[in-house]
Amino acid sequence: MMKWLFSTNHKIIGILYFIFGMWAGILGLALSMLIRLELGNPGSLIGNDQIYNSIVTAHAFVMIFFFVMPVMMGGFGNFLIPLILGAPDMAFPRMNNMSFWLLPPSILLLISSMFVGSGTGTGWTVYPPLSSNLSHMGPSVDLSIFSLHIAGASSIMGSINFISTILNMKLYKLEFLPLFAWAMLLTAILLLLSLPVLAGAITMLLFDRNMNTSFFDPVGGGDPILYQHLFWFFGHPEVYILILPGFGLISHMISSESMKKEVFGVMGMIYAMVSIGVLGFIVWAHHMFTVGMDVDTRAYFTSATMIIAVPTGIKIFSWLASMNGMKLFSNVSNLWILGFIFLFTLGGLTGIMLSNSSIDIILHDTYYVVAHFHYVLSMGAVFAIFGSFIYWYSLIFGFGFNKLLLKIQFFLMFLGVNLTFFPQHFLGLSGMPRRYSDYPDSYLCWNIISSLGSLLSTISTFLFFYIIWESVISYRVALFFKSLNNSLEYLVGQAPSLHSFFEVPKIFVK
Ligand code: HAS
Ligand code: CU
Repeated sequence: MMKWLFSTNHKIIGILYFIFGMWAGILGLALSMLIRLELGNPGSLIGNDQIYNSIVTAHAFVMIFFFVMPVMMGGFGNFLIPLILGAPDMAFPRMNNMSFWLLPPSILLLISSMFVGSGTGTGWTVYPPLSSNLSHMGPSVDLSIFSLHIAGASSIMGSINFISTILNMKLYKLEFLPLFAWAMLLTAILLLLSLPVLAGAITMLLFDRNMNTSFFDPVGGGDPILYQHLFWFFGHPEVYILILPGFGLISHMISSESMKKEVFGVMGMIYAMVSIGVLGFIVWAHHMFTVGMDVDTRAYFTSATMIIAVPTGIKIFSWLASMNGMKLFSNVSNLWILGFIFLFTLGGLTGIMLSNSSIDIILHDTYYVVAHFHYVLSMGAVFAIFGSFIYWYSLIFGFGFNKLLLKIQFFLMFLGVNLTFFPQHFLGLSGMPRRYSDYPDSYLCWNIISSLGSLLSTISTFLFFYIIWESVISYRVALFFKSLNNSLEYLVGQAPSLHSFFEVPKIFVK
């Protein structure tokens, strides 16, 4: 018991993050099913639009801050980064424990915001004036703000830990670091630079709501657009925070599944990730094309945003080149890799469409945007998580999966998410707005298909939990190839115990 509460061991903390992320994922999934139930038919199911909006808001917060980030950075990062670096643990093990244990109180605050008062029906962007006192009286928005403060503190401590660990405890030179470690380093830097801006924005909002300031209230000389700038200065880097670790995980799987020593064009991949990280900070206003910006500003943000397609394209084509000669269907992780590359690219291309300010004026706040970000997130970030969880499962837990069931589960999920989100492009193009609980009959057909698709992906998720359970009860103990070059502990040939090495082993790089 104390081992789990007070642990400073990166593996235990990593597993805690996995367990936490899994439960949060189930909560986010449940919320999404409520959304799809409401939208499966015209008319009202929930019967209260404020509640519907709170569900949409909580779905986004839970998925972003309590599922994707904890699993990718907290889970895979903690478990694998010290192993990959050849370090005995993270640089600040006790701060690592604190990073994790801030998350449960944070999610509790978020959940209570749904039950106290009338709920946070603002969307994850929490824009004033909708989120200010007049439209959202009561404690709900304040509780959501506190939840974000705590999750933010947790992430900032995590980032400091990753940056210190990677820069100070590596056994290799920086340019020899595997791409996964690079992805983690860059994500941590992005977090460290962007989260304080969000913290500032929501604290100013808190003051506007409770202390009579008027940062965002024109009546007192403030400006609500200021909030949007602050939010998206955080918000756009945040979407790359959600996908960069996924890039790292995918690169790692490809390099080992293609039985090559490294991904094609490693230096190019590193430069691509660095440029995505840097460019991510200068494109934020593509989320605000409709606020009445002047035409030059819109031209700038359109062009800057489009440039991100170049480094991202470099990554996509380098992955494809690395996969040359690989046995594509020999392995379930490969299916997730292929799914990731195909569907992430699709989502990226709709992003390029949206970056055209003139097109975005029509498509902003429609389901086209929802389709775009679910292709890059539900099929980008989530596919990277599923594929890597399957890939690393034996190393982390020492068991092996039933491969046939895994393949069935992949195809169910692939079908499910595409049925859910592909029709949303059509809904968006024909003008269906996001964050509304009802729609005219003309949108019925695609909404039914979308809701059925979401049911299918829910079923496949449950099948995945069954597969995990089955692997444990059938006690299918896993052994490894000695030839895998991904982690020092892989050389041991069996699932590593805690602190496998009493002192850092010597490794020689040419
Ligand atoms: Fe995005 C909105 C533009 C990537 C997530 N995005 C969102 C939201 C989320 C999100 C969550 O410019 C909604 C936020 C909210 O609640 O309001 N996004 C882009 C662009 C890229 C992009 C240009 N997004 C992501 C990633 C995400 C993510 C990654 C998370 C994982 N996004 C937008 C815009 C909006 C937006 C607008 C605002 C819309 C609105 O109105 O609200 C790029 O990083 C994508 C690059 C990737 C590719 C694919 C691979 C590249 C290849 C190279 C060749 C391609 C070329 C392009 C040369 C481009 C293969 C040619 C163009 C053709 C059309 C063929
Ligand atoms: Cu953006």
